Amino acid sequence: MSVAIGVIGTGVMGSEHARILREETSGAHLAAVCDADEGRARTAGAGSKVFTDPLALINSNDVDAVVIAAPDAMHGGLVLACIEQGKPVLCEKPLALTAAEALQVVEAEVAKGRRLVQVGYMRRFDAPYVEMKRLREDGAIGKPVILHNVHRNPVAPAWFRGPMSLTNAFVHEIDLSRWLLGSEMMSARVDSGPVGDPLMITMQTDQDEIVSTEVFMNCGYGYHVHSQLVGRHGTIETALPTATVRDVSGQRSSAYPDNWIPRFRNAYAIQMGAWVKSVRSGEPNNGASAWDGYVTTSLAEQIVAALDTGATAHLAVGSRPALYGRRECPQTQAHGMQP
Ligand code: ISE
Repeated sequence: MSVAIGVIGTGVMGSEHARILREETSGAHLAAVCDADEGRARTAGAGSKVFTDPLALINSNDVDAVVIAAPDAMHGGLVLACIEQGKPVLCEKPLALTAAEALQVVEAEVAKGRRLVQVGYMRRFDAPYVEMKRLREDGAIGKPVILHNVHRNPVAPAWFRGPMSLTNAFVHEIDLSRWLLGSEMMSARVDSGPVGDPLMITMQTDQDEIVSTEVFMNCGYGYHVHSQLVGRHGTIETALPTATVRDVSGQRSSAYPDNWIPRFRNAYAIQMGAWVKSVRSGEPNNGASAWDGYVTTSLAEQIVAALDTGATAHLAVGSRPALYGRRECPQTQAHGMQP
């Protein structure tokens, strides 16, 4: 039986999720959409049921599982409502606006006793990053020592800088670094350009790796996400953001997209396919759990405090509940965290 999915929020990201469900996902169909702007919802829904109240969509008998792409401030409350209804949910990042609210989500899921939440950290499904992780695990470059990340947007509104760059954009690198390295982040410091853009964040991990990340929301030339992993015997890095390069008039070039959707289009579709498979089987996939979502938001919050003081933040997140399994890294216990 096909899973009936409801999408909450039909802005740029929600419309793309709705399109993926309509055109590229097997085993599921777009059953309903919800947006405060009914016309926008109708367009994204392309004939599916339209709601303007998100709780009505979550409670509807026509909906088996929910995708949340509403504004960040609504994420935590809507995920809690899905858990209460026992409905699986794929929530766009961040899981919640504050660490306290994200922890409430973890606690609600633990109380329910089953994994219902996945957080949309889609880079875990992006072919270059999947290959980097596989090569790292195969020992292709030896022990990792440094991960360099670059995260640039061409232009962003004036309010999208400083703290917001950390809680909305840099959260990707927090999740990516934990997932790619299998490490936990132990400390962080932030250097800031004028008015909070660009930012340079340096983290140290519990496996003695250094993670450097540039977040630049107004780089001017295009959307550019890049990582290079440096090991004791070599490096692996993501290649150019397009599948082709052009040689014209004595110049070699490749194009940068305006935003993240063209760059991560395949990753979003693969993520949706994996999530639907999990909804059908009840088995989690490699996506980010509620615990990963909580850790990411909590670390971002602690790093925002470090941005204000300029000091090094010593990061702590508490113990991982048994519902989320053991972590792969053997050093966990050495740092007092539950595996
Ligand atoms: C944006 O908010 C996102 O969600 C994207 O995933 C991220 O890459 C981008 O930098 C953010 O501005």
